[in-house]
Amino acid sequence: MDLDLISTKLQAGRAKEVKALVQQAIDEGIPVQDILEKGLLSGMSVIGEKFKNNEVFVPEVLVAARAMNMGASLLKPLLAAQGVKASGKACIGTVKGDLHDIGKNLVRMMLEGKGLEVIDLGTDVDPEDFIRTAQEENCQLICCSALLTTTMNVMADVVKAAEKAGIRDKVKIMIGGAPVTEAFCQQIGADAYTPDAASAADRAAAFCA
Ligand code: B1M
Repeated sequence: MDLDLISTKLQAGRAKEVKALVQQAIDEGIPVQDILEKGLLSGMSVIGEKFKNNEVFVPEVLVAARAMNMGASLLKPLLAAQGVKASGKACIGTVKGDLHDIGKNLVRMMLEGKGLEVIDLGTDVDPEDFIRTAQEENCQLICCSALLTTTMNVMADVVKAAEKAGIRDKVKIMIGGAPVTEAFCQQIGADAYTPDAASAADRAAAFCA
């Protein structure tokens, strides 16, 4: 099967067709990573570029996002079946002011795929909520996602809140999202920046080893 078809249908927001095509690709034995990257993520990246250039607008992006999430939901159990296992607990969320959740959901799936227990706080998460959850649930990891340059600074507030709560030496703070960089990670004193969901899961597993 041509994975471009998944990408094209995703761009058109055809969620049901995307789901059916992802299932077909799985049934044909196409590697999960290829379905994710060459099908779903490639479609989302075209939409991202068109959104930037004002060729598509919020409604089109939302239906594409729904198609992405529906397709990715089929991959979740397969990702979970792969690779080395780790044990540990993480809380994850998109930071306050930010509603983008596709990347965060992928990171969650990949962490679960490594065997980690993940508490998903959703989007628009206040720094205090990350800290409270980490304390109450004994999380080793706090994972923050941000897609907006205006919200990435909330990650610095999460680091400061962890220090203030006296748990900074007990949790690793991992950050990521399109505008985030290694330099920013060092600047705010977080523990790890990773550029994609797969490397986030590898790093999380290493922290919990
Ligand atoms: Co928004 N949006 N959006 N948007 N949106 C961006 C981010 C933008 C770059 C588009 C653009 O103009 N070029 C731009 C931000 C510009 C900036 O800040 N410099 C933007 C804007 C401006 C906005 C609004 C302000 C638009 C408006 O209303 N005028 C608004 C803000 C709403 C808010 O959050 N308060 C808005 C709204 C939306 C939608 C609701 C329509 C929708 C979100 C739907 C949803 O998430 N449920 C949306 C989308 C979909 C996008 C784009 C097109 C795609 C994002 C995405 O899902 N990518 C995006 C353009 C782009 O990124 N090219 C854009 C696919 C996803 C898999 O990638 O999330 O980057 P990503 O995750 C990656 C890595 O970053 C990494 O792993 C993933 C891949 O493996 N990763 C981590 C992510 N989190 C990680 C955490 C880690 C480690 C790795 O460790 C913990």
